[in-house]
Amino acid sequence: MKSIPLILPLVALPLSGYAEKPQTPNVIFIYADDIGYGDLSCNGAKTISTPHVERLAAEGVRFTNAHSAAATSTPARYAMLTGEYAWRRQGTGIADGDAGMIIRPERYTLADMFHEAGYVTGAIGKWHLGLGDKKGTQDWNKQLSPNLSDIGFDYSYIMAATGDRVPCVFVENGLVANLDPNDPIYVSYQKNFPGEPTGKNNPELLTMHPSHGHNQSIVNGISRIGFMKGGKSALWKDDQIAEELTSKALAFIEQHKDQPFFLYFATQDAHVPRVPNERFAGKSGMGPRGDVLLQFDWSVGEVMATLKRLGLDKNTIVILSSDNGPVVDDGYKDGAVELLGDHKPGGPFRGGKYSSYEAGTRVPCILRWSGRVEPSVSDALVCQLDWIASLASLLGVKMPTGAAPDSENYLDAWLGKDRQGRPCLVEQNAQNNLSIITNEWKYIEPGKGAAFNHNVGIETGNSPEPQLYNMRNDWGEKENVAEKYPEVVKNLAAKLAEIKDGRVALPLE
Ligand code: NG6
Ligand code: CA
Repeated sequence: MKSIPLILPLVALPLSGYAEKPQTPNVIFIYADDIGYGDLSCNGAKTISTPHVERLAAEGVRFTNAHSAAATSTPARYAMLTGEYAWRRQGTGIADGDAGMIIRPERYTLADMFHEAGYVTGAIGKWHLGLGDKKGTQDWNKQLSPNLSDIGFDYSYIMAATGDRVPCVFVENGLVANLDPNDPIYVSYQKNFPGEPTGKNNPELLTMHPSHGHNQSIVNGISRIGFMKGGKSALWKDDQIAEELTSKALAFIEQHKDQPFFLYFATQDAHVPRVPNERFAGKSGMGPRGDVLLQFDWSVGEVMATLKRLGLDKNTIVILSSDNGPVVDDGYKDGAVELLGDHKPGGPFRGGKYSSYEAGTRVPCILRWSGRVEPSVSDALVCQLDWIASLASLLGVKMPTGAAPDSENYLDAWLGKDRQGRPCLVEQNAQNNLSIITNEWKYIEPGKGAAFNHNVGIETGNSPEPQLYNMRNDWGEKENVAEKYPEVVKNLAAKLAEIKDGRVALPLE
C-alpha cells in the first residue's frame, strides 16, 4: 500500500503539464505614458539607465516592432481595451477630464474577457477614457456611473484623465477618494469658477510654468487644463503619484495572490507635468523628464520584487509597453528640452508622440513569462490591439461575435515563437491621418494638417503627398520612395481602404 504514493508521481510525470497550475497565469500590464522606444536602456539608450526594465527584457521577449494603435493616449487605450481601431469610432480623441465614459457598458472589453476566464480584474493609474454618462454632467461628489465596474473591472483606482487635466484626484471604484463632504468638488471645461486663480491670471502662484496651453486652474502650484474648485483633501500630490499608484498595484497583487488576476497598471510617468519624487529628483541629469523615467523603472522593480516575494514570479505574465511615443516639451517649462543632451527618446525612429512617423506608435514592449517564454529579441510586427484576442486564445475564452473586431490572435508572436506577426497594421496620428505598415513597407496616406507641430517640436507626418518608406533598410523614414514604387503605393492604399471599409464597426454611440 505504501508504495502507491511513490508510483503515482512517476506515472503523472509524462503529463507534467497537468501537474502545474492550469493555464490561468496572472497577467499584469505595466502601461507607461509617453515613454518612447529610445527612453529605455534595454532599447539602446546610453544616456539613461533603467535596470529593472532591462532585467525584464533580459528575461522575456523584447519587441523591436511593437505598436500602440494610435499616437495619443485615448485612442491607443480605447483600441487596446476593446480590440477595435479607435478611428472607426467618433469621440475617441484625446479626452477632457469631464468626458463621459467612452467605452460604454455594453462593449466587450479586455477586462470582460479576463472575467470570463475566472479572473479578478483591476485597473490602477491613468484612465483617460471618461467617467459617468455624459460630458460635463458628472457630480464628482457622488458615485460616478457608469464607471470601470460597468466594463469588467472589479477594482479601480484611477486618475480620471491625465496629470495635466482636472480633476486632480484619484477615483476609487467610481468615487473620488479622500473627499471631504464639507468641501465639495466642482469641475468645468467651459469656464472658471469665480474667484479661483488660474495660470493665466496668476502666474506668480506657479512653481512650474506652462510653455503652451495648461494655463487654467492651479493645483499644487501647477496650472492645468480645465477648471476645478474645492476637494482640497482629495487632491493628489504630484510628487507622490508614482508611489501612490505603485503601492495600490502592489496591494492588489498581494490581495489576489491566491486567485488568477489581471492588473492593468497604467503609470502617470512620463506624462506632463513631470514632478519626480525627491528620491529621483536630479538623479538622471536630464531634469524631471529623465528623473520620472527612473521613477517608472522603480515602479517596475517594485512590481517584480513583489511577484518574487509572493512566489508569483513564474505564474505571472508581465507585459510592459507605452500608450504612445515620446514628447520632450509637452506644455511645461520643465527643462526637458534644455537638458536632453544626446538622448533620443524615440530611438532610431522619426517623429514622436502625435506623429504618423514611427516614433508615434512604435513603443517599447516586453513580455516576460518566466519558465514559459524563452528570452529573445523579436522583430515581429505586433500591436496592442491584439492583446485581447491573443490572450483570449491562451485562456481558452471564446469571445462573443462582434467583440474586439480588429483584434487578431497572434499569441505565438507574443510568446516569441513566431517572428512574423501581423501582415499589416494601421497606425493613427493625432490628426487621425492613417498609415499602413507591413514588414517591408510603410505607406502614409495624404492628409490634412501642418507638417510640423511647433509647440512640441515634432514632425507630424502630415503631407498632401503620399509617402512610402522602406521599413527594412530605412527605419528612420528618411527617404520617401512613393514616386519610385507607384505599384506598392497603389496596393497599400487599396489595402488601407479595404481595412477602413472592410469591417463594419458597431453603430456609433
Ligand atoms: C494635449 C496637451 C498635452 C497632453 C496631450 C494628451 C495642450 C497644449 N497639450 O492637448 O499636454 O496632455 O493633450 O496626452 O493642452 S496623452 O498622452 O494623454 O494623449
Ligand atoms: Ca500618452
